[in-house]
Amino acid sequence: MRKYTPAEIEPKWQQKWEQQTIYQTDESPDKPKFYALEMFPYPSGEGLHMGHVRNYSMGDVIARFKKMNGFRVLHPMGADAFGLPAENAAIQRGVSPQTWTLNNMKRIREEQAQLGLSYDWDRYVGTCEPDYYQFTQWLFLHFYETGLAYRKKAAVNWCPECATVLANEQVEDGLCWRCESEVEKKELEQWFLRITDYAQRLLDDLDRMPEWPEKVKAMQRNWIGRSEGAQITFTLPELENEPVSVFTTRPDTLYGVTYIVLAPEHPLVPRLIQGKPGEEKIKEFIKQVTNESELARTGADVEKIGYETGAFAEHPLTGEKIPVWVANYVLMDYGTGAVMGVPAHDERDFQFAQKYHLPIKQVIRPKDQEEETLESAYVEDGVMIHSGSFDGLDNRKAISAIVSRLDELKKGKKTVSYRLRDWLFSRQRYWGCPIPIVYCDSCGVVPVPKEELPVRLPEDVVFDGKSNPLTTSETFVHTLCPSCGGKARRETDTMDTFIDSSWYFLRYTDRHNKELPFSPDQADKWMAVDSYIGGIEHAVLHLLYSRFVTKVLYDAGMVKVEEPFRLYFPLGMVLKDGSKMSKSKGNVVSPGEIISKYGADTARLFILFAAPPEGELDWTESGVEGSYRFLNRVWRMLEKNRDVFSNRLDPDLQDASAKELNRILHQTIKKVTEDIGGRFHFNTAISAVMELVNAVYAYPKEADKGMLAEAIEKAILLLAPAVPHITEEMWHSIGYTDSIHLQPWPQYDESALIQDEIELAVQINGKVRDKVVVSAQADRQAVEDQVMQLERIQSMLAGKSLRKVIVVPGKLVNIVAK
Ligand code: ANZ
Ligand code: ZN
Repeated sequence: MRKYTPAEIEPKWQQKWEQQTIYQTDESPDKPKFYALEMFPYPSGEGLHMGHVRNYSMGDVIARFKKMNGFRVLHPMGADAFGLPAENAAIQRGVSPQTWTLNNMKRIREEQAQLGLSYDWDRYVGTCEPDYYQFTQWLFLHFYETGLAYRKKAAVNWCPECATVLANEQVEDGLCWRCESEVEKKELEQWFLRITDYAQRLLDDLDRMPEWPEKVKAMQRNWIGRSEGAQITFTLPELENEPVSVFTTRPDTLYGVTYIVLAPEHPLVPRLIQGKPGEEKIKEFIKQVTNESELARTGADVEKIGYETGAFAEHPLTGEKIPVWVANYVLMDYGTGAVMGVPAHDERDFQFAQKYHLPIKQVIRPKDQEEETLESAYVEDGVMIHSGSFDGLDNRKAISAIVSRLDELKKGKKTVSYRLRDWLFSRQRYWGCPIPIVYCDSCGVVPVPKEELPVRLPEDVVFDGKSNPLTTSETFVHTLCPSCGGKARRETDTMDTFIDSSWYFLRYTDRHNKELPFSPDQADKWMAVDSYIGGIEHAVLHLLYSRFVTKVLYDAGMVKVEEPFRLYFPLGMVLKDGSKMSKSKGNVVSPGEIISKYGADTARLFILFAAPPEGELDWTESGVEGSYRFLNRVWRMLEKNRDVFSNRLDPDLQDASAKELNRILHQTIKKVTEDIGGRFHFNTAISAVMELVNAVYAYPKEADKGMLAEAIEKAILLLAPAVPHITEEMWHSIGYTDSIHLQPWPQYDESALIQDEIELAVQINGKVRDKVVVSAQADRQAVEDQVMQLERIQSMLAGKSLRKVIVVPGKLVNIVAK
C-alpha cells in the first residue's frame, strides 16, 4: 500500500499543471462563460493569512466546478499593490517601495501557488506596474475629458501623523483609519471625481441585483443617503435681498421657522457679520469649527454651539424677519449648507432653541388633540396650524402644497439631497498612481496626452517622512508643457489607491492590450463577473467605486454591462479561540505552517468543511487533523481496492448492496452539485462525500466489483475541486493520463435515486430489539406483517399480550406489549 505523502504529491502536480498550462483561460466561443473572481490581496510584508486562504479556496472550488461543468472560465489573480505601508517601509528601513512591494508580491504568488489555486497566471495584474497604471492614468484622462474629474479648494480631512489628506470614509470615529490619530481639517486644492452625478443610478441599480446580500445593498443605500425635500429661498434685506437657500425634508414646517442657521464655512457669513458687534468672536468660532471633523461637529452627544450674526432674513411666505445664526452642527457640504430652524418639530432645533432662548412655534398638532405647550419636539404627523391658508390640512399633504406655492413664487422647489460626496481623489503621497496632469504658467492645467503615458513614478526621491516624497524629485517635478513646450510643473499628488481596484477586473479580460485598458470586445466576452468573493469590509467603498467606474465606462461605450458584479459573496471571518486572528492577539496560524505539516489539500478541506461559507470559521488544530485523517481515508479507500481497477468491470447492479451503493452515489452527486452550484455550501457538499466514502468502506467484499470501482472513481471526481492534488494523484494512479481537472462533472440519474428497500429498527416497548428490511413501497400493514414474522420478535413476545404496533414510516416500528 502506498502512503499518502502531500509533501511529494503537491509540488509535483503544481509543476505539471503549470507546464501543461491547464489553467490557461479557455476562450471557446461555443461554451457558456463564467467569470470567477476573488478580491486580490494587498501585498503586505506579512504574506497571506487564513482569511485569504479561505477566500481563495472558495473561489477555486467554484472556478473548478464550473469548468468541469462545461463552462469556459476566467479565474485571474493579481495584487492591489499601491499603498502606504510600502512608503512607510521606505521611511523606516530605507528600502524602496518598488523593491519592497515586488518582493512581497513574489512571495504572495508563491504562497498562492502552494495552495494549488487554478489561476491563469498569464493574466496576473500588479497595480503598481507601469503597464497597468498607464491605463489607470488613461482612465483618469477620460474622467478629466468628460468633466468628471475636477479641482476644487476644499476643507479636507488631514491626518497630521500621516501628513496626508484622507477621504471621509478613511476617517473612522474622527480618527485616521490607518494610524488612529485625531483627524483635523485643512483647506487645500484637491482633485475630485464626480461620483455624485451617478448617485441616483448607483441607488436604482441596487434594486436590480438579486444576487447581492440585502445587508450589503442596505449599506450602500445608506452610504448614498438619498433625502427627498425642498430648497427654500429666504432673502437678506441688508445684502440687497441676496437669496439664501436652505435644504429641508420638512417644507410643511415652514411657518414654524424661528431662526436660520448657516454653516460656519457658508460664503455669506463674512458679509453678514462684517462690522457687527460679534464679528471677532464669530470669526474665531469659525476658525475653530472648521478645524474639527464632521463627527466632532455633528455627533449625537456633541454640544450644539451657535452665534447670532445680528442679521435677519425675510421669510418667503410671511415676510417675517428671522434671525440668522451660525452653528457647528450645520455642514457646508450637505444640502445647501444652510438650514431653517424649526424647534417645535425637530429635536435638535428644540434643544438649540432652549439653550439660546429662541421662540418655539408649533405648526402641527396631533390629529385628536388640541395644541398644548410642548415638552419636546413634536415629530409625528398631524394637522396644520398657524400656517395661513394651509391650516387644517394633513401635514403630509401640506408638504407638496407648500412646495407648489413656493414654486409659483419662484421661492423654492422640490429637490433631492444625497449624503454621498464627490470622491476626494488626490493624495499627497508617493506610492500611488501619478495624476497625468502638468501645470503650465501660460496654459494652466494641461492633461498629459494619452500617447505619452505612463507618467512614471521617479526613483530619485527622498523618503524622510516629511511632506510628499514626489515633490523631492527634480526630474519628475520639472517638465515641459505638452501644449506649448514651455516650462511646466507636474502634478505631484497621486491617486487614491481605491481607483486601482475599481477597474482591475476589466484589465483581466484583456491583460496584454497595449493601446487600451481593455478592448470592448474582450470585456464583453467576460463581463459581468459571475461570482465575486471577498471581505465584507469592502462592502461600501471598493464595491461602490467599482460600480461607479463601470457605469462611467458603460457611458463611454467601453463595456456593455452597467454593473460589474452579478453576484457578490462576502465570506465569513476566520477566528481562533473565538476572536479574529490577528498579530496583536498573537493567535495567528500561518498558512505556510499548515501546508508544511499537512499539505495544502488538508488546509483547503478544513477551511471549506469547518463552517458554512458566510459564517465565521473557528480554527482548531483538531479540526485540521480531522481533515487530514479524512484525506488519508480517501487515499486508503483506493489503495485497499486497487484490484477492482486492475481488472475493471462495468457495474452490473444485480445484488442489493450494489444497488444501494449506486443509490448513495447518485444521491451524493446530486447533493454536491446542488450545494456547490447553488449557494456555495461547500461544507455540506463535503459531508455528503464523507458519507459516500463510508458507504464504500462498508461495501461487502463479495459484492459487485464494477460498482465499487464506479463509486470510488466518482468520489474522487466530486472531491477534485476542493482538494485538487490528492485527487489528481489518485486519478492518475487508476490509469488516466489527462488531468482530473479537465474531466466532465459526474451526472446523476434521477431513477437511481429511488430507494427500493429500506431498513427499519424494530422496538419492543421503546427498546430496539431487531431490524427489518422492507420494500420502500410497503404500506403499514405489510410492514407490520413482516415484523411479526421475525423469529427473534416472536420469541420475545411469547407470553405477552400485544397492545399496539406503531409504524413510523422510513424509521422504525414500535411494538407495545405487556
Ligand atoms: C427643517 C426641518 C424641520 C428639518 C423638521 C427636519 C425636521 P436628512 O433626512 O438627513 O436629509 N439639514 C439640512 N441641511 C443640513 C446641513 N447642511 N447640516 C445639518 N443639517 C442639515 O436631513 C435633512 C434635514 O437636516 C433638513 O430638514 C434640515 O433640517 C437638516 F421638523 O429642515 B430640516
Ligand atoms: Zn503651456
